[in-house]
Amino acid sequence: MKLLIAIVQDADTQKLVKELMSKKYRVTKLASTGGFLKAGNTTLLIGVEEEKVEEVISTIEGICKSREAKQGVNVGGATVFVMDIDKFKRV
Ligand code: 2BA
Repeated sequence: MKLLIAIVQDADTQKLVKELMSKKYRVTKLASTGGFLKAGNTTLLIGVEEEKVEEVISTIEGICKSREAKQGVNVGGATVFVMDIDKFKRV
């Protein structure tokens, strides 16, 4: 089991969550704030079997766009961390 933590721009969130849900992934959406720009973004928690990690990353890549923020810095597509999960249980 892996946990993907994906920090995405708010503008891409709805489309990405819809696409992940349609592919039967489970997603938790957290409202977050970037430390540098101090602007809202969205952090998605996506728990998947190891063999699905690349498909999820491709889905994120396909939807999340790079954009120039007001301050002139480029933000995104997305920042993705992939973590090993020792145990996953729904009780
Ligand atoms: P922010 O921290 O608000 O950063 C927004 C964008 O500002 C970044 O886009 C990057 O282009 C730029 N930036 C960030 N820190 C910088 C610095 N010290 N000097 C110059 N430019 C800087 P992204 O790299 O696409 O990151 C988008 C958001 O993803 C970040 O929002 C933050 O919320 C998260 N993030 C990115 N890398 C992270 C990391 N290593 N750990 C935790 N969160 C991360």
